[in-house]
Amino acid sequence: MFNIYSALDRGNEEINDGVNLRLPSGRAKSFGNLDYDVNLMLADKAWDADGQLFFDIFQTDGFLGDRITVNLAYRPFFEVEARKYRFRILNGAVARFFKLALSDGSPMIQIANDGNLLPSPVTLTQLDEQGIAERYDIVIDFSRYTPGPNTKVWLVNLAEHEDGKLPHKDLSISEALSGNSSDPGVGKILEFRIVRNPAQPDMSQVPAVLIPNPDLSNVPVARERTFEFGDGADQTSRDPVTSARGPWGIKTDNGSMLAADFGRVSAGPSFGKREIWTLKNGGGGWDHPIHIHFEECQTLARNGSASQVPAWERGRKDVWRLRPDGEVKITLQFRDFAGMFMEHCHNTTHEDNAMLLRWEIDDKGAPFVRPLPTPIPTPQGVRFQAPDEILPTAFKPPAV
Ligand SMILES: [Cu+2]
Repeated sequence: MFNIYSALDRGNEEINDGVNLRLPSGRAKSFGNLDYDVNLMLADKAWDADGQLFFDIFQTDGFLGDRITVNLAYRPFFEVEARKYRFRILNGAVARFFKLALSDGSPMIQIANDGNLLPSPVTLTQLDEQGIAERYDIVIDFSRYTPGPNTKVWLVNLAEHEDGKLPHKDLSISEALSGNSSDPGVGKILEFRIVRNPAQPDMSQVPAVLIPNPDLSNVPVARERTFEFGDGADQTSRDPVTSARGPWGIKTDNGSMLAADFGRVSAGPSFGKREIWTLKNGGGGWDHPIHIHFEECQTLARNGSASQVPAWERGRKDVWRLRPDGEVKITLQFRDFAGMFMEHCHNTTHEDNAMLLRWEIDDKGAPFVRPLPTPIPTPQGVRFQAPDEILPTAFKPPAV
C-alpha cells in the first residue's frame, strides 16, 4: 500500500525539495509518517444470536451484513486535530458498495484511486459509489472546525442496499441520517472528534498536480479483447481441483459464458505489449466491481464515451464498477514481469461462485514458457500440470 522509498510523496510533509508532494502524513520521522495518514477499512458484518460472525454460503447474489465496521470496529470514534488528514479508504466488504459524505456536507478532496495518485485532486461533497476492493484516498481539512468537547462530524454512508446485487439507491445526506432507511448500513459509520489544535503547524499541502498519467500514445495497441460478466455460466472442465461451479461467469471475446477454471487460459497478452480491454456488464439488474491483477490501467471510456469517465477515475485504476448495463474501456501495458494473473468480480460472492478467469503474460521465445503450466498446490508442495483448456482467442486474435 505504501511506496515510501521511491514515491513522490515521502511521508514527511515538511520536506520542501520541489519533488516531495507534502501530502498529509506528519514530520516526527524523516520519512514514512502515519500520524495524519490513516487507513480506513470499511466492511459490513453480520452476527448470529450467539455472537458469532455469520455468513450464508448459499446466497450467491451477494451477502450483506447489517453492521458497518470501520477498521473492524462498529461505529468507532477518532480524535483528530484541527488540520488536514489523509485517509486511505478501502471497501473491504463482501458485496456492499459504499458512498461516503461528511454529515455536514462539507468538502473532501479525492487525491487517489485504487492506490494511484490522480493527475489532479478533485474536490467533492460526496464521493462516488465505492465498489468492493476500490480504494479512494481523500484529504479532509478539519481546520474548518473549532476544537472542543462537542465538535464532531461523521463519515456517513449514503448507498442503500436491498440485496447484494447492487446499491438500490444513493440517499441524500439528510435521508441517510434520518434513520428511515430499511437498510441499517446507511447513516453514520465513523465519528470524528475534533479535540485540539495541532501541536505543530500543519505543513501539509494538496498540490494542484499530483502524478500525470504515463503517456501511452506512442505505444501501438497490439490487441483488443472483450470480457462480459454475467450469469448462467457453463463449466467445461471436470478437473475437481482447478474448476469452480456457480451461476457466475465471464465471456471472453464473445465466446461462451464460462465459470472459473484456473486450468483454463482465457487471455495471453505478450510481454511488453499494450492492449485495450472492454469490460461489459452482461445484465441490467447488477453491478460488478471488476478487478484486474498485476497492472494498473487507464480508463479510456465509459459506455463508449471518454467524457463519461469522471475526474476521479482519470488516474490509473485496477477495479471498475461496470454499472447496470454499463461497459468500461481500459488500456494496459504488460511491463516488467511475465506470469499468471487473475481477473474477477470483486463482489466476493460472485468471485467465489465462479466469476473469475486466468490470463497470463508470456511470449514465444525464451525464457518464457507458453502456455504456463497450472500450479496445483498441495500440502506436500506445488505440482504442475498442463492447462485444461486454452480459449481460441487467448494467443491468436479472433478471425475477422
Ligand atoms: Cu459481480
